[in-house]
Amino acid sequence: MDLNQLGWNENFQKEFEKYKGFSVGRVAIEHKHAYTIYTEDGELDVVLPGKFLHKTKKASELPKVGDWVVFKPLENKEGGVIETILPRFSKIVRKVPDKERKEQVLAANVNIAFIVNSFDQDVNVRRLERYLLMVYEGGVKSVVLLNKVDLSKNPEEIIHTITQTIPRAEVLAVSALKGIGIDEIKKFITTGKTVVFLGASGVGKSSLINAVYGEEIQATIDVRESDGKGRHTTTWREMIILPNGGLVIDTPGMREFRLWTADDGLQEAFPEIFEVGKNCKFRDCSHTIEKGCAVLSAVENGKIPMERHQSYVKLYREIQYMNEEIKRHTYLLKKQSRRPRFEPNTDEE
Ligand SMILES: Nc1nc2c(ncn2[C@@H]2O[C@H](COP(=O)(O)OP(=O)(O)OP(=O)(O)O)[C@@H](O)[C@H]2O)c(=O)[nH]1
Ligand SMILES: [Mg+2]
Ligand SMILES: [Zn+2]
Repeated sequence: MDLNQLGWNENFQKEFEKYKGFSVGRVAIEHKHAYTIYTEDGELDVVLPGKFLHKTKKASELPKVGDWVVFKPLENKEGGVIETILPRFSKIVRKVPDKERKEQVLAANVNIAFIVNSFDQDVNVRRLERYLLMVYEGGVKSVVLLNKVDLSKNPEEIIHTITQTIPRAEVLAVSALKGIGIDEIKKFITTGKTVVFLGASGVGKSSLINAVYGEEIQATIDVRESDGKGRHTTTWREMIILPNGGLVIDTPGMREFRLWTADDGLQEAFPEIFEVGKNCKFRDCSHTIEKGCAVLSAVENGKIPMERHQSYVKLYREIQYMNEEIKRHTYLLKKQSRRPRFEPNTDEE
């Protein structure tokens, strides 16, 4: 396998040169402290040594799907021991479900995230905004895929609602079943590019990957056969190499999720709020109660939809809250001089 096909580039090369006598590979599947990786010589299973775990302060510093790992091959070449991960150029991070103050890296070194919705489940603009914010914050581009267009009588209406509400959102109506829009999707996944499919269970992420691949490589399940109790078909994240180049990461369905922190992502997810906000009286205006707030005026005279503004405020507050929590927690930890513990990662929600 050619490393460039796996997404290798000059920056990774430069970082890797610091490690003489080591090999490099890209994480395809994460197991408990072991990883299936793709290398120049094919697939390999490598392990995470105790000393790596010991020096790791945060779970997010552990290798994740899409990461480049530097490893020492075993003498028989049938495995290896991870030394480090190379710096990521992007990552998709959310808060760990149900637990406070823990971030979870869903995928690393991703170029594009396909946020998948389907016409047979409600397409929720507010949820989309949340997804987009998470994706932008990690330095990843996004495309919204509305799957199962074969089941919709007026797809234009929903597309219109989305593009009217979310400036700059790129939206494609597709169908894995009927092969609609698959060529469009393929255009985004050129050789060496990595894309991740995100979205709720049953929207058709794996079906779309199969359609793009041209073969049934990922299991899918008939929604009518599933028990409707949130059973997931895909239960682990996996990076797949497409026959004609390009890498796709399939993920298990996500339920409602919380954001981790956000900074630049907020500006990208709500560009019009930031644009109008330049005219607010106060530079650090929160656009909620301030006098002379240009955003509030724009909401009043209908230039910015009220729901859009509410959504911005809600997400902004959520992030502020998380930032405060992290600060408080870090302070407490320092005070008790106790190291944060982390548990093995699972995808169960
Ligand atoms: N009508 C129609 N059904 C589709 C389409 N794409 C997928 N499906 C069906 O939707 C169901 C769920 O598809 P999956 O691909 O397993 O969904 P998923 O998003 O991977 O779900 P998880 O792995 O649980 O997260 C299957 O029964 C598919 O056959 C489509 O374009 N049209
Ligand atoms: Mg799936
Ligand atoms: Zn303001």
